[in-house]
Amino acid sequence: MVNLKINGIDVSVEAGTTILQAAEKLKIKIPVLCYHKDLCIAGNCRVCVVEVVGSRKLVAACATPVSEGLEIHTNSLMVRNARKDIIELLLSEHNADCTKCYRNGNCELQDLAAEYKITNQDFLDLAHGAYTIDDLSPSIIKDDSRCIRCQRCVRTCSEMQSVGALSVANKGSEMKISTFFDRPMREVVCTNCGQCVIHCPTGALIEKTYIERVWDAIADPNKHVVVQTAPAVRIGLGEELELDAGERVTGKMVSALKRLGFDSVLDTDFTADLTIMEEGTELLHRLKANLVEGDHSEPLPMTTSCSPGWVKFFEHTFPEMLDNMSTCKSPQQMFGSLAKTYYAKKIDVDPENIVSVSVMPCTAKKFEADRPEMRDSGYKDVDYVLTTRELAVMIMQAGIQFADLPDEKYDSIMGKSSGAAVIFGATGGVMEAALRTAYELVTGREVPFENLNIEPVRGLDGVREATVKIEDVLPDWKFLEGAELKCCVAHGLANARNVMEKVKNGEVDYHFIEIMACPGGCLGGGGQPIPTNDAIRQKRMKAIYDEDLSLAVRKSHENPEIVQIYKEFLGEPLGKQSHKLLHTEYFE
Ligand code: HC0
Repeated sequence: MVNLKINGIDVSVEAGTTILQAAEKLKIKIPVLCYHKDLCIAGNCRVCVVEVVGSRKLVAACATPVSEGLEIHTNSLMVRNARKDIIELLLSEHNADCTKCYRNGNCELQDLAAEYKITNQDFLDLAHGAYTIDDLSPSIIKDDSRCIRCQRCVRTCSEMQSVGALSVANKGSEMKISTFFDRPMREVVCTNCGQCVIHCPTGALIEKTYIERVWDAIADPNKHVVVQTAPAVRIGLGEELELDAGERVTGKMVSALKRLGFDSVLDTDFTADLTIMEEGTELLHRLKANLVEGDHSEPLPMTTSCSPGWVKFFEHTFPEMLDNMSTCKSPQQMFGSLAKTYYAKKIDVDPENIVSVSVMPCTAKKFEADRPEMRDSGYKDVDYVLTTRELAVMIMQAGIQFADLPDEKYDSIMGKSSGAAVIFGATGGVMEAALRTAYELVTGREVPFENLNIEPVRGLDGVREATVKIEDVLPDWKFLEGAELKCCVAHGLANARNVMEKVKNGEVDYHFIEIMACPGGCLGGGGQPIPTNDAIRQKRMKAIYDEDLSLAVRKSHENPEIVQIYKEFLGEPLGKQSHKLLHTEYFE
């Protein structure tokens, strides 16, 4: 252990601990900007400077490891003056037109300026107004005038996601965050995952917002506006509306959506259940083709396809393996195509007059909805995608006191779902949901209640594996008797890349792989409340599993509306109608 003093208080910490971490142990707050717990240390903003007593030296607390006998002041006159100068310098290069910034009210630089009462401008104003604003992507806006060059986005994109769409260009005062040849984000390898947005301390990277268009649709008396809500929104939305992280707000969210004026308030979880039916059947079909018939045209392992950041990453990075990806559309897009066919017919509304809105914890869903192939209903299947944050804005704009709302229920049909669907929002959830259903389909026996929680696929470890021994199968599935189904779960695109490299090199022999682009799965998506970090991801994850436990139906195939839609409209999983509306293809 290393012993030191911070502000005169003794503390012992492990060797290698930084001054920032040691101060945290004492509950002493040191401000940070370039530092983020998810990322490696950069130490470039210097906001976290502290004084080394006796040396009159300032060091960056985030980047300096402790040493025996060290004495630190985090709040001396020298520290306060230096910190104030640093914040003023950052502001001198920053477009500080805060009232016009989307992050107004949730900006780390604004908070620091307020805390340090930066009211004068002592440094030359270098914010020259000639910055680029790239708003061509359907998901993300990059506004260089608000960038403080902390490089959190660059580290996020390269380390956490191994995408590398953002990099540092130029030097000195010309230094900026750029892309390959400074091309717009939509023309480079950006996956639209929005993790850069979640990690940006200011308004330099934000989601493209569709709030006004949704308000317009709601106000149009000729339109029937249908809204679907993703699994992870119900455990994140409360954070944007002054509730604690990990509060389950499903009923309040439904209530708010009804008060906002949506005509039908429905659930993406319904099509998450449908995904299990389609994807589970596809997996069984692939197993039979590959293991029994020697047909490898639809190879194993099959990967999930519901996370659009992952799909785009896969298309760019492993184009030779596209046949490994399930052909299932994501639940969002399945919902969209059904909203303008099955649902339109059910409620007797011309699909032309249906506006389909989704609320997602994800920025890539905006990109996904815009993909040209997502029009199988004959219309744009999903018209507008809002993030969890955008929905919170609408709720605040409408003056709704969210915490006081009563719980209300989703409308029917396409509003019922199972616990298996809600766990889609956590990494490992699709795998767990699929295994719950596959077991029953193949054996004809109910999963014992105590085995419904499939622990090996849960948690925040980057890559997790599980092997399921298949025994006592029904006659139709004889080819699976005694087989071991090898499953893998990965989240975050750096982990995804590692897993797929191993598959490509023949180092692993999985049958089924679940991949979600964002750390933690959708609960940590790029459209979720800011901040998002591991402590918050854990709370949201617990809330997801609690929600599953609270539901009477916990397996997708037992959702009565799923039984109904196959009976009335789809026929059978992988049938003709399913192929037309629920499946897709991928492009290099
Ligand atoms: Fe997800 Fe989804 S679980 S990708 O993470 O599969 O965004 O929450 O909506 O579509 O259902 C996100 C979350 C979804 C989809 C579902 C899947």
